[in-house]
Amino acid sequence: MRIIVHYDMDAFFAAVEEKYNPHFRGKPIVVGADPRSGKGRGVVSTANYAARKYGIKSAMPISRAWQFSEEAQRRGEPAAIFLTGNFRLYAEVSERIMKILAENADAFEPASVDEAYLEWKFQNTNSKSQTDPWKIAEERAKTLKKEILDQEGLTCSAGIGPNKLVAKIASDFQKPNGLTVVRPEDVKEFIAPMPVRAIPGVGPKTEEFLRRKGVKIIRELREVGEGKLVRWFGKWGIDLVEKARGVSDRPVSGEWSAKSIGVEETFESDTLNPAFILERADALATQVFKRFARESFESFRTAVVTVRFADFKTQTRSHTLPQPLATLSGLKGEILRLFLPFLDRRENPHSKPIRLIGVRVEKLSR
Ligand code: TTP
Ligand code: MG
Repeated sequence: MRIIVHYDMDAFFAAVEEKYNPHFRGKPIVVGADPRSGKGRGVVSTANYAARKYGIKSAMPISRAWQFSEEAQRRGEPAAIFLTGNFRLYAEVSERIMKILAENADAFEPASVDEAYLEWKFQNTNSKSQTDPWKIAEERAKTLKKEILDQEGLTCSAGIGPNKLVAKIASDFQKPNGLTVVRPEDVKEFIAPMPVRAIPGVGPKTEEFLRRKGVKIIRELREVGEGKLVRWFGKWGIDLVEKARGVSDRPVSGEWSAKSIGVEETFESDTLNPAFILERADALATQVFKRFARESFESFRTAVVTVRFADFKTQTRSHTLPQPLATLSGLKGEILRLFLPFLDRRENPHSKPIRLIGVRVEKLSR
């Protein structure tokens, strides 16, 4: 059997800011557009929980967030700290967290900068026995939450369920720093009182459409019946019926597409010597493959090459295979095929010498 866990970091961008700027700690923080004293355009990316108490939340106009902060000050509370965001830092922290999670999963799929699905495989056992897999999953999920807290100083919320749909809804159920386990027998009851919006794929338009039909929560959606839903939504109606029952068989893809492994090399002097360039390309492919194997990846699906010409114009070419590749010779073949056009008129009509080349693999699986 498989158990799915969904992890979602708490107030991610704002939490990272608090972590890396100790003097911000405990204060209301808003990451988003520049508020320009209330005249700013653009929106809030996220707010920490202290700022959410003022009514500030994601996607709200930044000018509105500024007003909320002004109101708080009039009540004698601290002003919110407005930050425009250090996205490189968020990406680095995200990458490290994803690594912790991926190393502890049988299959792993990042879903955004701060959320990911893990799949844990278990032997089929009697759930009454000591080795109840749902208990084991709960303990493991706690341990991983602690590891993220110890290593990165950040809290997250996790949801455990029989599929991605339920795990995702569960991770949102207790926030921040929550852990919610929904066993298969509890799924229907757990999701029944949730707003239809809790179903991934149900956006504001569908929500509004359903509201007009008198359907606000998942129980009511279930009662509508398949016939009507198909009339309203076409094929997607069938999907909705399944989702309203908490049924979903979307796999955890096992492809860590956010992660790539690559190396680059700048030549001592610009060159268009094919034998030399292909020899270096071969060597870079070997280096990439070594790192790929060391990080215990098993296959990749995309090969990428980069070429920077003497005039600094830089081009990349990539090829995504229908089937994953797992061998160094396979990678070398792909890299050769991608580089060759740069050595003749196809990609290099003016015979410009080359200054740098790079090799990268993406869509990695463990
Ligand atoms: P979320 O996980 O939706 O939000 P969050 O982590 O800030 O808060 P929560 O505790 O409720 O999970 O999004 C993750 C990050 O993505 C968030 O920190 C900032 C960014 N983001 C935006 O830039 N714009 C948005 O509208 C949303 C929702 C998120
Ligand atoms: Mg989050």
